[in-house]
Amino acid sequence: MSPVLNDFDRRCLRRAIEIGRRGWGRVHPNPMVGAVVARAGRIASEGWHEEHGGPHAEIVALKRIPDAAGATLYSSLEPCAHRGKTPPCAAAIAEAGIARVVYWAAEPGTREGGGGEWLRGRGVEVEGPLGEESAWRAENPFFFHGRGARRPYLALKLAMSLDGCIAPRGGRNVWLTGPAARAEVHRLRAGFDALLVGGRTWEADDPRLTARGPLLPRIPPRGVILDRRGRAQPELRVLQPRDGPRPIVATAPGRAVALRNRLGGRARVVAVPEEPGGLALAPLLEALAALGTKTVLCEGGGVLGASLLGAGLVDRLYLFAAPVLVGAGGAPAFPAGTVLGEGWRPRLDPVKFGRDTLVVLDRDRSFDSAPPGANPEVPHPQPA
Ligand code: AOF
Ligand code: ZN
Repeated sequence: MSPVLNDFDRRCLRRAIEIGRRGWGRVHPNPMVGAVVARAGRIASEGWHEEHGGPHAEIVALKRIPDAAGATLYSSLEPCAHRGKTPPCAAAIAEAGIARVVYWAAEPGTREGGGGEWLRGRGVEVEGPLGEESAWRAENPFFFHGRGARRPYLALKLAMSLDGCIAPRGGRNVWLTGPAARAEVHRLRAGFDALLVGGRTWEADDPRLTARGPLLPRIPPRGVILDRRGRAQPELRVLQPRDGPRPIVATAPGRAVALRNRLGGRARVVAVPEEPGGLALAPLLEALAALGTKTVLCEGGGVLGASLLGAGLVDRLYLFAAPVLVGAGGAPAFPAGTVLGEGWRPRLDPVKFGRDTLVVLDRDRSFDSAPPGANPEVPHPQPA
């Protein structure tokens, strides 16, 4: 963080980042953004981008006070300089008479960017961008992942015991984590375009793959199941009528026609080439991207997770650890031989949900090209 910021500035910027997170599930593929207006060492108003297509954070915060002249505006993202679905924030900030703008992440959009410079040109004191690009990316991974990327952003969620298992012997349906952790999973689900599980998981659990918490997703996530052998039946819970885009069943090319005939309009059947271990995962993800899926949350099981990790396709890990031991014969979260790759960094501090703990790890892709063993001391990214 730049030395020009005092403690109050840092507190306001951190607050902007925190309230921006309230947009989860409602603003994507837009970024989550928060803004705070302060004067004389006191916060006068705050706002966040609440809805995709709705007013930006800065505008919300400015509208909440009668007079912002001479105040400082803190934003978690550089104020936009473009007229999109709403007029440019930079112009509204200048018009309101804001004297100083402090922002965290640089706006990467070619049309949207340049708000900081534009404001400087109008005599506003501007401080930003601040902090590390890797921290901005981790805060809004979907937004920074890349527009037009060939593959969706992929997160893998695993709920496991302290001895590293996702289920005890013969007990696939046993819940290891408690209700608070499961509620958090539903909140997380609401922010993703698609929820993916492998063959063993849907055959054992028959999951619905929907977001069923208090947070109603703007677009319900699409269920995606892998079915290499073409065994899915129309009665599966994920294939029952639901809001949002049709579920996807990915299968081997030789099974696609029969599966389409069996499932009818209940699912979109996608043929994916096979590899020795199962369906080829990179082509699967490219097929999902071609169908408009920008973000995927894979919820296992361990075998699919290990394949995705081994192929270097996982961008984020959500690891829920339950304070239980499963003992011999459990299904491992990371089956023997799982290749994790280097560059996993903890995101923020672990968070408790009831008795369970969530640890989020982000993959720093610069390690993909680093020479073996080049693992410098890992910094712990905290926002602001
Ligand atoms: C800001 N403040 O709160 C947000 C910004 O579709 P639109 O017109 O709403 O514009 C979305 C783009 O604006 C989005 O892709 C990103 O570049 C920027 N988002 N900018 O100044 C905000 N949400
Ligand atoms: Zn804006």
